[in-house]
Amino acid sequence: MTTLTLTQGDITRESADALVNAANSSLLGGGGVDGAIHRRGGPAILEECRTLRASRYGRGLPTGQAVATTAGDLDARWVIHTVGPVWSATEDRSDLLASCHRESLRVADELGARTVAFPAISTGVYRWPLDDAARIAVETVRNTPTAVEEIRFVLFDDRAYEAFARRIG
Ligand code: AR6
Repeated sequence: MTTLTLTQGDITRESADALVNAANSSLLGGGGVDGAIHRRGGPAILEECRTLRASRYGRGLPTGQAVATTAGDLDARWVIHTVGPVWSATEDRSDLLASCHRESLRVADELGARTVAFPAISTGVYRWPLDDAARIAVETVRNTPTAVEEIRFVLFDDRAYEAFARRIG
């Protein structure tokens, strides 16, 4: 039985088995959630990301996929990095956004994570409209079989919180 919960704030302040990072294909950091995770999590995360780039993901992590590293100094065991799609008005990339959620949960299951915190993937720098991102995120995690016991959406501001709250009901 999986419970969906919502909280407002900074994901790097959360305590969970795994925190999901809204990364980019380079896995080498960026702004938004990604910047915050690397800042607060410390250099161990970047070091493991570099190792992944030198091995399994020489060309970067493809959009819609997910991979785990240590969580460094964060209050978590793992960071699960996933790459959301950039919003496009002319091409439907919803499957890729859904895939980020499915793949993150698949990785969480492989690790044995029981609590997983997600940010609102793609809704910042990648400009995905919040209501639609909330719909895809909530529908996907609801429809993905997983042993994760708590899926927590961590929303940065009121607008994002309310968009997700409307979907969770
Ligand atoms: N905790 C929780 N949510 C946050 C935080 C935080 N500390 N900081 C921002 N948000 P974004 P994306 C919200 O831009 O759209 C990076 O440069 C933010 O308000 O972090 O998937 C990466 O390296 C928004 O609602 O991720 C990529 O290049 C949501 O998190 C690119 O941005 C996602 O915003 C990924 O863009």
